Amino acid sequence: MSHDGGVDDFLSVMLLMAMDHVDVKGVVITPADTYIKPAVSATRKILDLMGRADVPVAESTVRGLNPFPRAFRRDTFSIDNFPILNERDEIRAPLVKEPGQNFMARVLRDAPEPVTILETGPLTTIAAALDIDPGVEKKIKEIIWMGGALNVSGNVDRIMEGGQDGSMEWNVYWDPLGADRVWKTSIPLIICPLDITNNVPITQNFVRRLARQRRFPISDLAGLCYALVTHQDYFAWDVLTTSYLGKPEMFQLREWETEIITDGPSQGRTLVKPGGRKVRALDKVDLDQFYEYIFKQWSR
Ligand SMILES: [Ca+2]
Repeated sequence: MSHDGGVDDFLSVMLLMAMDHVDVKGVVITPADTYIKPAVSATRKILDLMGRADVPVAESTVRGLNPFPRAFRRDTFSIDNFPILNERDEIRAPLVKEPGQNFMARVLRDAPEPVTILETGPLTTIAAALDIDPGVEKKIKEIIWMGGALNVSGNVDRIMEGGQDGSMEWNVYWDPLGADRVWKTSIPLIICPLDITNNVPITQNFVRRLARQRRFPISDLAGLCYALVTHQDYFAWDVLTTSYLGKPEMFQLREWETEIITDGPSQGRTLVKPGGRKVRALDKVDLDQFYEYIFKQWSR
């Protein structure tokens, strides 16, 4: 797994680690929608809480082009300080010494068979791993990625990010060149764009139901995380993407031909264009099944 330290990313770690059938090789964190030190620390503490202190965590040192707003990023400090994550003095999940992009390249190189990458942040760390060792391209079975906006508006604010046309999604906008680097490979790509996540809101009902099962530590932690963000419109972006690994049968997929715009006022747009790079997008999800799945997985 590779994530970028936002609230939704920590929730995704919690969902992924609740999947018994997934053999997680490691977690790499890209310094994008976050502050990296508390993001690494919080990730390791969540692994400890979930009894997965065997999973190594690595800090990617890549850099993006268009920084995420501070207001999005600072929740990381709060999560790292949640009492439920700080009952112990020591953190047990190991911190990898080498940069995350090198770690990713090494894990892929050493893997006996191709590996699936779940990416809930920008594609920059994967792009860097491919530059470090282009041979690892054939060791990536597929990339499942939260990113892009195909036939809906983006989520980059036109006013806050002056000069942009609002067509792009943040994970692409942070580093359009990194996304384009991955687009130029032949790695199978399954994307979870805003087109589908716009239909999967985190509602007051959802948060209240989570509160009613807070006797489970993971539900309690998830409820705390959502409490930081539900004053705004919040959707299951990364969590929806992650749920595909657990229950793909909830989804319908659709193939699109696309290209990444890397420059100008649409930089970061995932443009639908005949003849472009083929990707498969999560297109529809059974909402009842999705919410039930989340409640069940976090009942621990
Ligand atoms: Ca993210």
